[in-house]
Amino acid sequence: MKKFFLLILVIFSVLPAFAYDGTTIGSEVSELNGKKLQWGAGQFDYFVMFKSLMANTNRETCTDGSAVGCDYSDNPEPDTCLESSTFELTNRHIPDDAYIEAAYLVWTVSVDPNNIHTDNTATLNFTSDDGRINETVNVTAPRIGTAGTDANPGKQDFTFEGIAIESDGTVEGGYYTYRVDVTDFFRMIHNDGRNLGYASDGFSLYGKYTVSDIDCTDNQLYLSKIIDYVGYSGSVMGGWSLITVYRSTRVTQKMVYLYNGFGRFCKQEVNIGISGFEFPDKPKIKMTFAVNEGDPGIAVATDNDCPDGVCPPEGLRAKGEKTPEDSEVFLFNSCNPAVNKNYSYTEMYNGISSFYGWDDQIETCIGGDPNAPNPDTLEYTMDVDTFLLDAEANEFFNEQFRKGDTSMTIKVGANGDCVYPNFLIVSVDTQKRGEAGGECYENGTCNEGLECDIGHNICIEPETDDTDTDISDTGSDDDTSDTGSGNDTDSGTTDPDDGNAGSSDSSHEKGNMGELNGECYPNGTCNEGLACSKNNVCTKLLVLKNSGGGCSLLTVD
Ligand SMILES: [Ca+2]
Ligand SMILES: [Ca+2]
Ligand SMILES: [Ca+2]
Repeated sequence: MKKFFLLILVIFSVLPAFAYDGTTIGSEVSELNGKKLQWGAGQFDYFVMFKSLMANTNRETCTDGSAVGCDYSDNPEPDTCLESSTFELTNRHIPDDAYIEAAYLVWTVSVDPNNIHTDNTATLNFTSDDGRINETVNVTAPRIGTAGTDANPGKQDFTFEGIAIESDGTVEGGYYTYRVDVTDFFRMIHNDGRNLGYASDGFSLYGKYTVSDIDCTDNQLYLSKIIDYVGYSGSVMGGWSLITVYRSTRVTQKMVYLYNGFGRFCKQEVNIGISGFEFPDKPKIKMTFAVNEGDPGIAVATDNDCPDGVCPPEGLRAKGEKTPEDSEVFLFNSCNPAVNKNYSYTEMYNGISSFYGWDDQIETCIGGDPNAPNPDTLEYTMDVDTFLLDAEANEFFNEQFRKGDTSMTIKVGANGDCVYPNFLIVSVDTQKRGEAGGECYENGTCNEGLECDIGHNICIEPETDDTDTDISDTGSDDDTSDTGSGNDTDSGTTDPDDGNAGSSDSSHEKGNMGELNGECYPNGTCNEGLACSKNNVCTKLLVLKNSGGGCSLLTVD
């Protein structure tokens, strides 16, 4: 929440003070049910869908006497809860052979001052582009959390984190976030797609994801307003994210790491240290930082409430493990632009996010134009900003991130406002350029013995003639449409449908990998007649005929 001083009046805040400030992201990877939330090294990537659950209904300019929820110049303010919101996933976001390995629904809202509680349930619906898949799941967090206070910080973990607003020991409101595993929902969607005979697993994912049934408040405590000639910007929260980690033959080999920490940073700079990985030479890092309650356009150089009256610049900086403090690299892009006027900062926590589609090298904005915030397009209270930190392509990143580094730091600058980091996802390419599973060289070649899949810019083992004579064996990824399993004479080492370019189609190449009860291949497939279970073990197939004449292949654990 940020005060605007109108005219020359100096008036103290009349709003309740916080005490407990939540947790800080990192340094360890998140854990859920004893499992570290990291994936790899294989052909993995991640994508985060997200959507606000707040709308801007009152758009009158804030003046003394204007109704709560009024808007400031260049800072449109949300004021109304939405019952649901929808993100539309396309083949721009996720490749058409993607299989979701893990997914988490995250929702973050404000606590209703008139009904202090947290809502641990949400509804998630998916409707595919062609309308043939329609699945709804009631998502329930395994526990009900209570927003933490100074006296009782409560249990803060991946599943729930909350921060109470207190006044003289009485809780008057607050903010909280739930994060719930919804991987089974995606398994259901994938199975639907296989039953429907979709050519590839990714096709089942394209369509509309709608989240609803989350208790939301637009109580005036949180809304923008003018009181006695002092303006207060809004501090309400409402929105959701859907974190997905997928495997695909179209993406380079990576490790993916998820970190959580719902904290409140006001008028300060905070270092977030993360660890749990090891950088290769010239690492290519992708990072997505989710922050709640940003506002466009309210950065200031000075404010009486900032330390010594000087506010730290809004923004995000990154630093390597061994590089000096003052060598940090400022992160910015076209959706989160660097601003130089009387003072310098990055317009980072602005309700406008950057994302990269799976094959993109440049960012795309969600939420509109950061240089002209549009009340119709802002994703209110949501920033889910993605940055590419490519040491191969950018010497600044090369100086920071060195082979063997096992940690790094990002620094959040809150300026004169408050921001609420929620989670951070980091991927690191594990294969060097020219290696199998790595990017091709710029001239379209790879190391000896490999060839460049030009369309996807990935080095693969060369294909040789396949001796598969089964004409029905045309499945794209893991033989989902191979209906001739009993008689399949495929003995080739380069079965074109195994999705792994022939590197692992022999049952003896990698010990027990791919065999019954052995570990699945890195692309999630197994030898003929077997399928990869959700526990990454090759199991027997159970073939279910359906009335449409197709069949569904389920794994039996
Ligand atoms: Ca408004
Ligand atoms: Ca609910
Ligand atoms: Ca942003």
